[in-house]
Amino acid sequence: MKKMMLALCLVILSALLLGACGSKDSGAAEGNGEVKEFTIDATNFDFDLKEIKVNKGDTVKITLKNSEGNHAVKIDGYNKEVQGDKTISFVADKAGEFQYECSIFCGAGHGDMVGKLIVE
Ligand SMILES: [Cu+2]
Repeated sequence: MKKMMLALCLVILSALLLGACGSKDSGAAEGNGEVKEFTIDATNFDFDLKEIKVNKGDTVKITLKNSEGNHAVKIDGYNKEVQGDKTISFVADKAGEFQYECSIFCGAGHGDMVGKLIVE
């Protein structure tokens, strides 16, 4: 009877350990590819980086720097946005071409502030 209890405890313990590892993997922390870092310098009315190219599975880190004016970068199809002088990080888990644009109305040239994220 004691042996059975011990076996049961081991089963429960390993299930807990596996559960803990599993929940860590499901977070958006790291992809299975490389970490690719980019800095987008925003001015009135331009992004200095108009194309970001990564491989599927890469972790993409985008830092937005507002050198002039107040802008944001919003990536269509990824539901990701960075406003002000901040960094966002996400896993590029979808292949394709995704436009990014300024999502803060900043003035006359607002519509020109676009770029493209390419995930291969
Ligand atoms: Cu804008």
